[in-house]
Amino acid sequence: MSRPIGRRLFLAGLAGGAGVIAFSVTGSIPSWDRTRWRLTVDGLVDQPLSLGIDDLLAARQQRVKADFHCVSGWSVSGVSWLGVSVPTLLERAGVRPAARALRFESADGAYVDYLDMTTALQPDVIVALRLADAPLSPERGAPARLVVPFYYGYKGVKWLRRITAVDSAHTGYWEARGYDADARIRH
Ligand SMILES: Nc1nc2c(c(=O)[nH]1)N[C@H]1C(S)=C(S)[C@@H](COP(=O)(O)O)O[C@H]1N2
Ligand SMILES: [Mo]
Repeated sequence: MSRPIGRRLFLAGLAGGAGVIAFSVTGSIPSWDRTRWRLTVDGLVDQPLSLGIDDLLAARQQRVKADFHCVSGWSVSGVSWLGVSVPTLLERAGVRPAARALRFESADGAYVDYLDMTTALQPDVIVALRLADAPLSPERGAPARLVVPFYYGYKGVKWLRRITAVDSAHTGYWEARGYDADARIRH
């Protein structure tokens, strides 16, 4: 049974209670500059992309609403995210058939995770730019984070800066530390 934490605190970009931020591996929150920030999509693609925040905001925005669960035992119900679907980005980049997985890299320089291609192509896998209709706060991963609504929170790379199409999925940050590579939420 997971422990609900303050939804208002989560939405307000606060830690949400003692312990929550302690599960983040990032020592400090990466800052970003609106004019210089880029999301890179590269690897096994025909057309590598370098997208600014305005490019992402100009793309079709998809809403994903889901309960948020961390495997360590806290959750937030009914979280509403808005952003660009990963399948849309892959289509724009012309992902090659040889790409069997995606690697997601955080600007924190520490956190990396992977999705196999079948999972990444689900339409509700998004690069979220907004939470509850407001831009992501620094604590929640500004300006962009991965959201995989049917997976535990550790798959949602915050401060996302690079998506690379690769030949196979490798071990992600928490998976290297014992979490299941199949991150499907179990109740
Ligand atoms: N870059 C980065 N992304 C991360 C983490 C992290 O430490 N660094 N923690 C993960 C884990 S374990 C969870 S549960 C969620 C927590 O999201 P929140 O900090 O917005 O509550 O972010 C995930 N994404
Ligand atoms: Mo987590």
